[in-house]
Parts: sequence; structure tokens; C-alpha cells
Amino acid sequence: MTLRPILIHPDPRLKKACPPVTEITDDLMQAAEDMLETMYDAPGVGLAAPQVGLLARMFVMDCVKDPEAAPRPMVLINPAVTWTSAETNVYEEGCLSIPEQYAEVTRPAEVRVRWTGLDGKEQEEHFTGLWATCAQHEIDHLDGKLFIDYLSPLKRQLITRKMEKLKRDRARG
Ligand code: K1U
Ligand code: ZN
Repeated sequence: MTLRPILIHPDPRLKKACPPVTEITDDLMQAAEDMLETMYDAPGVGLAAPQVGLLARMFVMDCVKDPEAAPRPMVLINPAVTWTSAETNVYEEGCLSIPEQYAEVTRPAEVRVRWTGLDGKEQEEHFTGLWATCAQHEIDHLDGKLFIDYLSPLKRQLITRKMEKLKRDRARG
């Protein structure tokens, strides 16, 4: 398994809608394994393929927060939201592509998601709490959307400028 570098906003690859996965190849399975390792290492609770420069509709997540509990690594290929609750939830979201920036985002509190697993089988599950928020955040990534796109243009610009500076500083070493 290999840690893959996480792209930092702004990057054109984070703004593109990803095409569906048409075949579950060895390369895709390797990418899913690497993404899980990269997510746990960050640490994060989710990671979408475009965040590691792979334009494909796939994300990984594990929202088990209790360090004593068993982990639940999930790989979701071609995910689609099939139902959303009318009730909404406000969560202070972060993003591994926008480090150390957090903002409240309102989304449906519960969702049903259908996807294909790494074994090629269709699955569907009802998500609540952080799982629901994370699944929606990751599906947004697959559509080229970031959590800052829910903020005012002014807040978004402020965060984007901070990220441009972070990238300049990192490039200088
Ligand atoms: O997609 C990403 O950039 C990952 C992101 C997912 C996410 C976080 C919060 C709300 C919705 C979606 C993260 O994992 S940011 C890091 C984070 O939230 C976290 C890190 C360690 C422990 C618990 C949470
Ligand atoms: Zn993110």
C-alpha cells in the first residue's frame, strides 16, 4: 500500500465532474486500498478519488470515531443518493484538500446511497449523522464541488487566498 499525495485547492482536477467507473480493474482496487491508507494517515473520515488526482466516481470513508471500536472501511464506486430526509443537519465540515479550514454546512440529515462495491455487487444503505454528512461531502467531490462552494463568495475567496499562500509556501519548502 502507498500513501498518495492529496491535491490542495485550488486545483482544476478538484473542479471536474468525474466519469463513472466502467470496470473494476486491479489498478482501481489498488487505488481504493491506497486511498484508505491515505485517509487514515491524514487523518480523515473520507477521501474521494479526485483528491488524489484520479478522475473516477469512487470514494472511501470510515466514520467510526471511537478508537476502541472496530474500524469500518468502506469503498463506494459510482455512488448515487436515492433518498434524502427533509430534516437537515448543520455540521462544521473540513476537507483534506483545504487543510485547517472549517465552516458550517447545512445538508439533509439522513440519506440513502446506492453504490457498487469492490466485489462488483450493488449495495444500498441508509446513513445518518457524520456518515450521512461525509457521504454527501464525498459525492460532491465527484461532481467537482467543494464545501466552500456552499459559503458566501467573500468567505470562499478568503479561504482560496489562504490555500494559494499555503501552496506557495510549501513549494518554497
Ligand atoms: O473529503 C475530505 O476532504 C475528507 C473530510 C471528510 C469530511 C469531514 C467532515 C465532514 C464531512 C466530511 C475529512 O475527513 S476532514 C478531517 C476530519 O473531519 C476528521 C479527522 C480526524 C478525525 C475525525 C474527523
Ligand atoms: Zn473534502
